[in-house]
Amino acid sequence: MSGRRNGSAPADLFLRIVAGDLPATVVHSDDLVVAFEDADPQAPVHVLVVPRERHETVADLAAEAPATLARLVQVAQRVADERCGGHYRLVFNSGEDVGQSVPHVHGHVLGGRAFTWPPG
Ligand code: DGP
Repeated sequence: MSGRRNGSAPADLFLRIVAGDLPATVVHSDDLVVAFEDADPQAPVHVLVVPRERHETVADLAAEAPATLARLVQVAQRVADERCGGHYRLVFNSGEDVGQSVPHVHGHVLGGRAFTWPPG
């Protein structure tokens, strides 16, 4: 399941973080998901919530492991409650054309500043 595709990160990047083989600032860990600080933060709060098992997109996760998707959303809410008053944007980039660089579904929890709409 590893390997680099057109301009994207290795597919196993987040598996290696989840396994503890790559360093990350972990803010939550349970039996289904791990949450850690994004290495390139786009807001004062920018945490990635990642399933322990690799599913490529959020739609794949919904189809293949819906309980894990529910947990991911619960953890996103908890992170936002603790760090930015429960106000946050939860983003799933799905597909390289819209900026998914790691083919292992991850929810971006973004908060701590004002956001514009529509997104760029
Ligand atoms: P996306 O572009 O939606 O696939 O988001 C991937 C995010 O992953 C991006 O915001 C930067 C982050 N990222 C990439 N490599 C690493 C890493 O090695 N460690 C951490 N903590 N974050 C990473």
